Amino acid sequence: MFPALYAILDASPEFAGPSKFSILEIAERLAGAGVELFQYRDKHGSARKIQETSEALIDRLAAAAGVARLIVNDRADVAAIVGAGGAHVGQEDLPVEAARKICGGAVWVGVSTHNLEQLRAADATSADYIAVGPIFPTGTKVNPDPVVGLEFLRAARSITRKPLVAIGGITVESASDVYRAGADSVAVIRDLMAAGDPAGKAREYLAIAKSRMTR
Ligand code: TZP
Ligand code: MG
Repeated sequence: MFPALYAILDASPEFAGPSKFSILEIAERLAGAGVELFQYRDKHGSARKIQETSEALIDRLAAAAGVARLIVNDRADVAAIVGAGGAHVGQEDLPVEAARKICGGAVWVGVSTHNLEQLRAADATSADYIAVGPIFPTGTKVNPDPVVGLEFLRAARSITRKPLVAIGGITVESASDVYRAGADSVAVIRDLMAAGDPAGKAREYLAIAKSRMTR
């Protein structure tokens, strides 16, 4: 089953909460809490920094849990070179099939979509999952696309059988509505990274995801 919680580790130190954990510490705590899917997102770092941090995250996650998968945002080349579990591309990054050529078949390629045209196009690719958003307003992304809302998620669910990852402004308070609208997974930056207790927050999400399965 596709992991129900997708923890995005943003390199910007502003997202670390009052406790100011490093992203390596946050990754370790989240993996210890049972999070299986991570993304490293660094919008300003050099290729070298993204490479080095991704390698460090892969090592830390392997030591903490052994099962966690790290997806590298934007950079399929770096994902391939560090042996990451996947690459995530947006509408202005390499197209899915180009990322696939770089990464190969065993590595996940995920793609962001913001409207139905993009969603249909993504559905016709070899993408392993499709991200949709922003579902709610978010202050985390610079120049976010327009908010698409839960309506878009429902429409997306009726179009694709690929795993759907919802992103943008999601919190533990809204997560069950997001799952109910058709998301296989919720991708979260601020609500996890800025939490005083990221592991405790992750366990709350995982409990919500689990209760959705038994209803
Ligand atoms: N793409 C769409 S919204 C978003 C990204 C990367 C930011 C999500 O961050 P948060 O803090 O979970 O709203
Ligand atoms: Mg991108």
